[in-house]
Amino acid sequence: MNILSIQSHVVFGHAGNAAAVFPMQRLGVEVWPVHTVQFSNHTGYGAWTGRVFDGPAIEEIVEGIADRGVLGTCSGVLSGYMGSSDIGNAVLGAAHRVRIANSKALWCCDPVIGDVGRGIFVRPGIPEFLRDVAVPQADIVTPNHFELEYLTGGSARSAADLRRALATLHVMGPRIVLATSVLAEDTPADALDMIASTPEGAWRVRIPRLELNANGTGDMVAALFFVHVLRDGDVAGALGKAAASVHGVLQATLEAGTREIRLIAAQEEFVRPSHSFSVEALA
Ligand code: PXL
Repeated sequence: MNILSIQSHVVFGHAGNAAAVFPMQRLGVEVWPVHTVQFSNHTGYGAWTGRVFDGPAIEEIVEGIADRGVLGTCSGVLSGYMGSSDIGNAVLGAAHRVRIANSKALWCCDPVIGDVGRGIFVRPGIPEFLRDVAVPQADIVTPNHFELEYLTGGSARSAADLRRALATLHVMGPRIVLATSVLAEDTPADALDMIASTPEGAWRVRIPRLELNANGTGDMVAALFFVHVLRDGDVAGALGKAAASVHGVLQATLEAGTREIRLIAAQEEFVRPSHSFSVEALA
């Protein structure tokens, strides 16, 4: 399986492609990473060096891959944080080209906009671009709780509001939604929910909340979920597998006391997770 992963790259540590590529490779996927930025480290440190690429820099790479005649063998496009709408348009173009070459290919778009407590942290124009242009064209989206509410324009805390938000998102376009870090009204204080949804049904996994807010976690989760969906076609199963792996890596990170997720040291968690969680149908 080949996946085109268009994301930012950090040299030290793990965020963007540096959090997403290795888990996919460990699961046996041939990843084609396209970097939208190259930074020394993730922005959680408050300081970094490096530069942001532009739309044409991404388009010329996709063009070069197309020239090799391999786009039709690409099963999916994974995209994350978008530094500018120029890059967003290049990502859209790449997804479009891959889907023309392989009508079965899926685009998984992580609509990175912001987070509960932090608010919007992307550049002006990006939230609207994601809501109005990108998300409607994606097959799979992986919003966190804040992004789910932003994209659907309302609260998603009560069971009814959560179901309504997921339904709204499906009407906007994506057939599959993975909502991460959901804190619903009935989520216990020491837990958080991951919810996978299709127009036919939704499932929930409740995982222990760890005292840890590690950059790159969302990028890793989206990558794991995407691979499992592509491979098994089983959305509920993919939710359970992704949740087990991310919990294992975060638990290892907490035990090591490191600032960076233990992506390499805890790599067994991708193939043989040490925990498993029950996947329940969402009432
Ligand atoms: O995890 C999202 C992300 C992506 N890319 C870069 C980042 C971060 C989060 O810190 O710094 C460069």
